Amino acid sequence: MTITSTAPSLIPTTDEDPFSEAVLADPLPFQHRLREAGEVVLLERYGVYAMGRYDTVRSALLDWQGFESSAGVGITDFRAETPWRPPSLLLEADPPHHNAPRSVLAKILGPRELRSMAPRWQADAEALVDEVVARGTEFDAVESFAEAFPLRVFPDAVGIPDEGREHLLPYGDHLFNAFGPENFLVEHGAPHIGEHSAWVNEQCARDHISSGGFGDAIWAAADRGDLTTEQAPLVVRSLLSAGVDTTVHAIGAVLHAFATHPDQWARLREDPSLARVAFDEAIRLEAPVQTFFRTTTREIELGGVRIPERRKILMFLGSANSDPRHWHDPERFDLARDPSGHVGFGMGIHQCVGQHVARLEAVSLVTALARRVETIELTAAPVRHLNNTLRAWKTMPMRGTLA
Ligand code: HEM
Ligand code: OVM
Repeated sequence: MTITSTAPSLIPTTDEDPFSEAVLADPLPFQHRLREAGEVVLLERYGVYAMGRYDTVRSALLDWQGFESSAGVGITDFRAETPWRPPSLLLEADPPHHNAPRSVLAKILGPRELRSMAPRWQADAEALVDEVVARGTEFDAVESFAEAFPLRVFPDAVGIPDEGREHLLPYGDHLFNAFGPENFLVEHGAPHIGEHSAWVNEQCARDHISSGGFGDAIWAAADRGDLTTEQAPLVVRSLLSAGVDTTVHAIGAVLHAFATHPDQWARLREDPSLARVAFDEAIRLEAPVQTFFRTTTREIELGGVRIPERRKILMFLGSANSDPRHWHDPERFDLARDPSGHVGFGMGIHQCVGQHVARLEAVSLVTALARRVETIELTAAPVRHLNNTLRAWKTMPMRGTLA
């Protein structure tokens, strides 16, 4: 990174592109340079600001009055350009509009409501592990577990039909690419997004949704008047947007961490109650959602630098989660660590409302695996899947030995 000081604001500036193929494939060296450069750095190429230190990112996420979401949490400024889809009523909204959709979803996806889901998901996880190991003890952990498990349980939990579920992953993949600039990844997804998007939007209608699931509960909230009839389908869309690719890549992250830390896998097998901390430690370490933007609502001074009003600023969640100013030996996957306070689910009023769902999925799967499989190891180098927002694996060839 060439750090140049531009008078009079003396803001550290870089011409590096965080959305280039090289940085997306291996973001840690860039994130280190970003944190070292200063509290706030200007990304010259895009004319946007960036922050990568733990304290700075955390404080900015908590300051929703100063750093708003309703101008979009991608690089596009919704006040200047039309967004590619109608904005999310949660992610891309500020109080007071954010309040009602948020409290509706927080209740539906809360730990109390999810308790009824747990026995079924645990049984589904055990069935999947049995199926996979019955086919052989060598498998691609991405296809066999990270993709297969969320796709088996989550769309059922929302209450959408079986037909067409293959649209979910590519829809999410493009959505998360579209938070970044219009680079090679966005160009690659753009030709197909119309069909994926049309299918997803259709599933949000009341008559596509079966009774008893999250989707039904959202429509029931509309019946009670907690949401309007116009809001309900968009809130369902949030589940289908945010709830699939994220958990796929989170499960990929936790399996990769264990496959490369056999001592930690042995520990988990001795004490399966560590599955929960393992999940949060993997989210801290890998941050499946790497970045989100905010927009300044007024001039903000940070670390001796003035950011003008109405500027986009990129928050590096993954970088904050591995900032040595806050974490001891941050790049180590360590079940003895307390990972709480990580920003892998964000922080403040937008903090992931689906995190209990994600945690229950991952804990169910990891617990089932630990019961049947004594050791897991990579049989070849895993291959990254590139996305402008997500940190992901395309393939992860693995071998397990049965317990
Ligand atoms: C918000 C990450 C799983 C639904 C967020 C945010 C992050 C995040 C970082 C904050 C966005 C911001 O501050 O602008 C993740 C990760 C997941 C995951 C890493 C998997 C491990 C899920 C699941 C669902 C979900 C399973 C749905 C069931 C949402 C929604 C929001 C959100 C609707 C917006 C909340 C709001 O703006 O109030 N997520 N998420 N997420 N997440 Fe998740
Ligand atoms: C939404 C949404 C979409 C993508 C991500 C997200 C991580 C939320 O449509 O509300 O949170």
